[in-house]
Amino acid sequence: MKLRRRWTALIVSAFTAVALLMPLTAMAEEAAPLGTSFKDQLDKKDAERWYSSNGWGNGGTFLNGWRDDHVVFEDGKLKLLLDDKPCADDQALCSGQPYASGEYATTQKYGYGKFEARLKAVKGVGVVTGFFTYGTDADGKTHEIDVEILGKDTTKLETNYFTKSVGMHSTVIPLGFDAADDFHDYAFEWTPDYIKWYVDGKLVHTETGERGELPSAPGHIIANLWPATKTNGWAGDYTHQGETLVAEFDWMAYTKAEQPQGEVQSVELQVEDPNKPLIYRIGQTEMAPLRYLMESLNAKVEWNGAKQEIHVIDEASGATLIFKAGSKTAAVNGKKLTLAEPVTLRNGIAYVPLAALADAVGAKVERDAQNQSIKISRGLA
Ligand SMILES: [Ca+2]
Repeated sequence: MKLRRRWTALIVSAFTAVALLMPLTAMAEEAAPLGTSFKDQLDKKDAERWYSSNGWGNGGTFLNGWRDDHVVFEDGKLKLLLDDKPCADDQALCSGQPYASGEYATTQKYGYGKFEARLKAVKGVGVVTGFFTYGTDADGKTHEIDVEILGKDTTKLETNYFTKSVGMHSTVIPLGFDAADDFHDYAFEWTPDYIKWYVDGKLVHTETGERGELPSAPGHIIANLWPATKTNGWAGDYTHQGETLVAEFDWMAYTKAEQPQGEVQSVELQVEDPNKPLIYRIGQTEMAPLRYLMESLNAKVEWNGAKQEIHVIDEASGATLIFKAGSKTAAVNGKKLTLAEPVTLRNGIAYVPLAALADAVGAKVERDAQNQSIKISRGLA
């Protein structure tokens, strides 16, 4: 059903697409490559991978402005500070908020995989220690997976997720220890089929999508500490007691989801077979059905109606491709690519030059002797 709706949108809007070409810079931003596996001991700031939020505040339930001087590295730890400096003297220095605190976030987004942090949380009513992913999809909707420890009761962990800006999937889990007393390992494993949360390597919670669709958009990895207000009792209301509060992170890691080993993905397409998705030629250029081919290779295809773009997210190769109906200009991992022929609609199906598609996702193209059938495959061994 969802697939069909997307196709309808594609067909209807493709006719106006040529007139609505977006600047390539917008494409490049969307097509930034996903982050790869890492383990960061957090001994010092790694400005290649991370940035410290600075000079703005979330507002709403957040009583703080983010300041990069509240993100410090000491004793092999990332320390996020929360206090009223320099806000007490001049609130404008804390984005108009009474408090300042620290947030450390990745510059890149990360897809399916395991996210881990070893941390010591902060105790205190109204304080939240967070380790989570945050991203937006092609429609600007939020996708998020959370580990939150509320300072009002640091013997519990709260898990949550947001998909297309819809949350309300929280679960409170007793830890059996006080998360503010010592360091512990917190992790979540995100796949298309489930999210599993772990504490010190032990599975503590699973979500399978039964409570609502699981997140699908890649997200930035974020660690933060913040003072809350007006959360209807969720976190309690923060009042500053005078001393600086410190959340400590010993290390953080991300392990990209493994692709099935040794599995060969392939699809065979007939040339001009009226009964099947087919390849056809414009001059010498073989045009392939974009969605059928990409989904056969397990890549994800999304239609962005607002931008009139077709996005392909290929976890196997890490490639992100952006096409525009009627346009010869595409983007592969943020780099401009000029196609031999424009993205073309035929019988309501978007076609893209086969060579460019296969190249972008690392697939092999083989033709049979009569040139009537083309096999597109890739081995992941
Ligand atoms: Ca460390």
